[in-house]
Amino acid sequence: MSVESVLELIATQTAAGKATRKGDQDGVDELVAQALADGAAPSDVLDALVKGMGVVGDQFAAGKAFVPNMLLAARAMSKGMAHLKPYFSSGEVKRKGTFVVGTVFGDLHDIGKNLVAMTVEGNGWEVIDLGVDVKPEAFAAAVAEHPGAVVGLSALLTTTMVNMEKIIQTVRAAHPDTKVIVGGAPITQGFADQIGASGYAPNPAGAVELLASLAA
Ligand code: B1M
Repeated sequence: MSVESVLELIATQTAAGKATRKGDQDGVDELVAQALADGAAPSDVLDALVKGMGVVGDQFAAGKAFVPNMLLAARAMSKGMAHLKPYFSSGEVKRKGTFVVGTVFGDLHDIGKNLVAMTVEGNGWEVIDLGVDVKPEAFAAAVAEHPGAVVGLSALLTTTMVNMEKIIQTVRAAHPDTKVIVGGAPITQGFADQIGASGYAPNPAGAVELLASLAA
């Protein structure tokens, strides 16, 4: 099989959420190993993984795929990404930037945040996931460790969405130019404007677009 065909299959199997071999059908794990062994450029392999995640991300945004599909695709992508890690750390593949993401303090919902983190990672960003119930100081410390990082805040409760403003203030008090994007079921563009966020995204695909526009 040509390298181009293997890359096509990587995209297809990522979108289908096939992480490892089932029967005689290779999953993303085997295909990425094969592509690299056959001499594919790591950046082309990343593009294929991103393409697959993009397909399922768009389907999700259009209501044609659901959370389990996204989670399976993300798992498949992670399998492929594991093979690329050495190239990222050697600098052979350039990251688009660093994205520090977390669910705001007081809030334990992380399914949507995880989908955003995985999709953004799948689009070539380094993702530092701080988890749930994250205090303002932890976001500020992460930006200190990763200068220039964009911060992403997720909240699912009307009682915790208000904590976003405090986090933005704390982060910008220490790192004034930090861009902060927000999302989560109760969040609106109006709320994002009101608290001084750099942008609002309604879903993972929107977060990727927003990050691209902020990084441009
Ligand atoms: Co909770 N919960 N919950 N809950 N829970 C909601 C949010 C709620 C709407 C249910 C309801 O009453 N109908 C309600 C909130 C009401 C409100 O505030 N107006 C609620 C409540 C009240 C609570 C508790 C207070 C219940 C209680 O204990 N009395 C409690 C709070 C705990 C806490 O956080 N301190 C609680 C607890 C829980 C569980 C732990 C049981 C569980 C969370 C498990 C987990 O996350 N690991 C849970 C769940 C599962 C839900 C519902 C059912 C589902 C949330 C979810 O995962 N959706 C939810 C009701 C519902 O939404 N139908 C509910 C799927 C996910 C893919 O969507 O997270 O919106 P979502 O993410 C989307 C977008 O919002 C966006 O992209 C994602 C994909 O499209 N997005 C971003 C998210 N973050 C983003 C960040 C971005 C950009 C986009 O940029 C940075």
